[in-house]
Amino acid sequence: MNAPTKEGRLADADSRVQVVRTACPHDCPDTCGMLVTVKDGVAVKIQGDPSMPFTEGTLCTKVAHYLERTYSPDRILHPMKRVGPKGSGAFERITWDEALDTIAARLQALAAENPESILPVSYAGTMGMAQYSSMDRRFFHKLGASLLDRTLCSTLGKFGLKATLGGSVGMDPERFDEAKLIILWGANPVVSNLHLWSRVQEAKRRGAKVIAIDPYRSLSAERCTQQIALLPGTDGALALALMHVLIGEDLVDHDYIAKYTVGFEQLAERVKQYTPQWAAKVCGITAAEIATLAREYASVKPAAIRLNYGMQRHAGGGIAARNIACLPALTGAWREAAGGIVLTTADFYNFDHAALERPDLLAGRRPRVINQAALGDALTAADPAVRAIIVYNTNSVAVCPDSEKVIAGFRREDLFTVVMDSFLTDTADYADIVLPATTQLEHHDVHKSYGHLYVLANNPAIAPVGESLPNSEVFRRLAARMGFDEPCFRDSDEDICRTALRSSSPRMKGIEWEDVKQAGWRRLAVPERFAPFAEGGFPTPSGKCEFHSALLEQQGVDPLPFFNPPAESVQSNPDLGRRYPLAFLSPPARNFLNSSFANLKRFRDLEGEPRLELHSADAAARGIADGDRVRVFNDRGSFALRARVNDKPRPGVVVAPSVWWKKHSSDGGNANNVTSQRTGDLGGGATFYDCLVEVERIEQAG
Ligand SMILES: Nc1nc2c(c(=O)[nH]1)N[C@H]1C(S)=C(S)[C@@H](COP(=O)(O)OP(=O)(O)OC[C@H]3O[C@@H](n4cnc5c(=O)[nH]c(N)nc54)[C@H](O)[C@@H]3O)O[C@H]1N2
Ligand SMILES: Nc1nc2c(c(=O)[nH]1)N[C@H]1C(S)=C(S)[C@@H](COP(=O)(O)OP(=O)(O)OC[C@H]3O[C@@H](n4cnc5c(=O)[nH]c(N)nc54)[C@H](O)[C@@H]3O)O[C@H]1N2
Ligand SMILES: [Mo]
Repeated sequence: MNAPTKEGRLADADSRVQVVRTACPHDCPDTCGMLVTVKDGVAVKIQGDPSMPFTEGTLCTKVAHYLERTYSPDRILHPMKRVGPKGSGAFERITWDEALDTIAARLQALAAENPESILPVSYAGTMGMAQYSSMDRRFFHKLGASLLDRTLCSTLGKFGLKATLGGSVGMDPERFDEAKLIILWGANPVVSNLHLWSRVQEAKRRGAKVIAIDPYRSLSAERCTQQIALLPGTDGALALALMHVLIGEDLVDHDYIAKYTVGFEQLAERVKQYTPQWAAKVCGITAAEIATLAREYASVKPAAIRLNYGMQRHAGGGIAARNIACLPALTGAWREAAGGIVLTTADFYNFDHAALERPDLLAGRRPRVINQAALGDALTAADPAVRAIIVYNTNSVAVCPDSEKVIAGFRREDLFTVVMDSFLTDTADYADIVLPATTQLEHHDVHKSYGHLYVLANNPAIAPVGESLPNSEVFRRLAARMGFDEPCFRDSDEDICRTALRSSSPRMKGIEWEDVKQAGWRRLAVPERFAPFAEGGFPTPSGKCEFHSALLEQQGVDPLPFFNPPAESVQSNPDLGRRYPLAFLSPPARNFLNSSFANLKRFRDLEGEPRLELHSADAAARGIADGDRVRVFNDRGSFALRARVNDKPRPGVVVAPSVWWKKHSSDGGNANNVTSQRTGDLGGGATFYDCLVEVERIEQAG
């Protein structure tokens, strides 16, 4: 390999071969740097960028096979229109002109009546700024369409952290290798955060103790020193009792507390009631486990907490994350680079989102906001009705909760539906118009990460496959057809990348597109041994860690930590619990990325088939044996899968690794047939894991 040339390409001695610097686009904290080898215009190899410090040259098994995704025979190659009933997946080829003319005419007619009848439906199929949130947002802002509140994943935790720490900030994940105590709190990094896991393993080799707090013996939990298998949705109670012990036994860092926190006296008073005995009952664990954990957390340094989104997908998930985020300030764990807590690092980047998304194009209009966690209700019951949806970067029919409602919406004959994707997903089957989308190898983009501190560039490695186009280009062409003449609608993808990085923040100093695209990645302008809050400086209103939260007080929420129970648990809702006594979790399957990759045979073969993992006590009580086919059900719906009696979930909990495509399941269902649209306590976030079910055998193994 020779020196990089323009465009982040490395020319090989064989000039027909080039190595292109790219970035993994997926919704995963690792946001890897990748090198794609291209020969005669065809991508022939993909590998982790060995120079990128967080990626360290390795990719997960999914993205290591990304070329199979890009060159899959199942790619959508050209625009299509529906020729059968909605949901049948019957389409016929049309030209781009016909597709875009049809869409523009329909949107124009609807907008003339009421632009709020139009709704963008997108999530994080790709996380680059050009294809995720720029030209699309400009287009819908100019149109005055309804706004989508994208709450499917991280909202509760994000708002919980904001209350305590002031934003989506935390310790540098790269430093986990130096920690002596690591708590994986509702986190399964072997599956969902592989490059953090390699650092956890390194810490373990150096003698660190690693504790998983998880109701399920996940692939990560089974490799930990210890697992604390609490009941789902009770983490907030555990954190309160830990604070009770830390303060009660005077295991706290008084100097750190005095200088860099607010509300300690009130917190001390508040947590007196939350004894380990109380929490033991709520969490279904022992008081001794709680007291021991508190003492270890206070005495072993550096102590790092990897909080992840699994624990916050519950009705009380926001306050739970807030409670947990109080811990490192109590013990002064923030003083060290390998101490503290991290859920997300997203707010360390100061990309210019206003310039990317141009909310000013709303020109004073204040369209209604639709919560994505309740998309089913929005499509079936919103008033005024949603009459057109443009779906991109998401597979709503598979991933949104309460599928029956979601599908009832998508099935509406009077709902004009456009789906942009690379594959005919469960959602695309309901489209009136399907548009072929490029994959990451076929477009430009710029990326931040929520799990490290680097900016990454994505250079196109190959020409678009078939007639596919980047999302940005589709919105550019639609804008031109609709007469949107602001210059921002003519920005190229590289203009967008440049705009993203334009920032006056000191952390973005020296980070420029031309340089990043050539190098592939650049670290934010923070020290190598970054201890962000060693001397306070939290982005809260007070500049301190807020045990007493001014923000929550303003919102009329209890400003001190408290316990917010799950909406659906045997304890919190005994009536429902009598009918549906099992807590249902549907966390990420190792070989899928949400529902991405679940259409490719390689990954389905690795996962086997949709399975429900049970504890033997719960299985025996229902006459279920390993390998039986079972039905999971509640008042919202049901779906069928194979029982795996393996004692990995704690008793009372069942686990269905997800997200399978419905059309690949024996009965056309998946986990979201039973999950609820109920939103949690902060910011309206989704509560996928706050879900009671019953399970019955439908067919014996054999
Ligand atoms: N391979 C793979 N990687 C992924 C993804 C994927 O689908 N596949 N998805 C990506 C995305 S979008 C995200 S958001 C992240 C998610 O990353 P994680 O947050 O790590 O993923 P989850 O599996 O949702 O949650 C982790 C663990 O939380 C546990 N859990 C569930 N409820 C509770 C609870 O109430 N308390 C506690 N303490 N634990 C609980 C689950 O049993 C699970 O083992 O992963 C990303 N990475
Ligand atoms: N039961 C259950 N449901 C869940 C979860 C769970 O744990 N359990 N997890 C939730 C979480 S954490 C999340 S983040 C959401 C994820 O939900 P989604 O964001 O919908 O993620 P995916 O299912 O991966 O679907 C992304 C789609 O975008 C497409 N795509 C990728 N890149 C592009 C592009 O450049 N252009 C276009 N047009 N399309 C593109 C992909 O092909 C894919 O079909 O699901 C949520 N749903
Ligand atoms: Mo997510």
